[in-house]
Amino acid sequence: MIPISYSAEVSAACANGTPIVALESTIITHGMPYPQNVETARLVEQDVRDNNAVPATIAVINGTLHVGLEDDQLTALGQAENVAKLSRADIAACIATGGTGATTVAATMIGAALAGISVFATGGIGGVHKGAEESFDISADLQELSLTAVTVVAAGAKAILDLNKTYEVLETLGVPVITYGQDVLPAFWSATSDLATPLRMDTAADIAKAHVMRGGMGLTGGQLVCNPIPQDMQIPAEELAPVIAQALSEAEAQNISAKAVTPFLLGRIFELTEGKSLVANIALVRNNARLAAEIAVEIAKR
Ligand code: PSU
Repeated sequence: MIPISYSAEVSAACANGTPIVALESTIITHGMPYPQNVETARLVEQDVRDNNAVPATIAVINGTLHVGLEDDQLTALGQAENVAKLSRADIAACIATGGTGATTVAATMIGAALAGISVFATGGIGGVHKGAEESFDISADLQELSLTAVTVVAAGAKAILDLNKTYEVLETLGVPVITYGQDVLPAFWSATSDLATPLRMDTAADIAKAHVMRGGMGLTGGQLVCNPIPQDMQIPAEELAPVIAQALSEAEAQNISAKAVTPFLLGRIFELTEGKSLVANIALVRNNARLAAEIAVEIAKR
């Protein structure tokens, strides 16, 4: 038996058939500093509600898989130190041993699927790290998208990654990459990149139809929806390039590896941009939550 606990709001939504959007918790514990992390998590949950769906932030607390957090649990998680960062490899061990951990994109997809939730909003997925030809550092998020039938709304893969290789791997894995409303892929803090999108859709209804069709055809895995950050909130790629390069060279000099790489880079980019990257990150997550809610509403109609 899997110890799962639903928040009061999520339980009610399951009973009434209200669309639900999953949200992750690693962005809270490892992606943003306190108190902006908790403030953002609350704003994102409200964005989902304002768009006619119910938010389900997923995390493991004392050996229970929580689908939907009560406000005190969210606040405690946002201030907790040394919380594990869980992915497919370690989520079961964490639950089995009574541990506490935040769920990455991969682990949140697993939790969402267990709870019957089809749509999930995050900031940016993990992917192929620069220098992966040496380090082999490729996020488990990519494989999860090929295994678990959840549509993930993100502002693309994080721009700290090798975006070309990330999208090549997704293509190899058979993951549909759909950009919302434009022909080029977004690049997390930047609305555009120089990469053409494999697929483009302009409505939440089309994205929902594609999700349902994949299920009907028995195709395993989910979809990645790349939703560009609003133009007025973006940081242009040229402005960020030197900052990302500096953060990457510092990570290398300090031998940062494995799960620590992404949190280190996000933290340094926050410092180097004097907080601008965090303002953009908050804007893009909220934008993704709104689109995810629209997609969840459309899936519920079908
Ligand atoms: N989106 C954000 N900030 C984050 C993340 C997503 O805006 O910190 C997290 C997600 O949990 C994602 C993880 O799964 O970063 C990727 O980590 P890694 O590169 O170690 O797989």
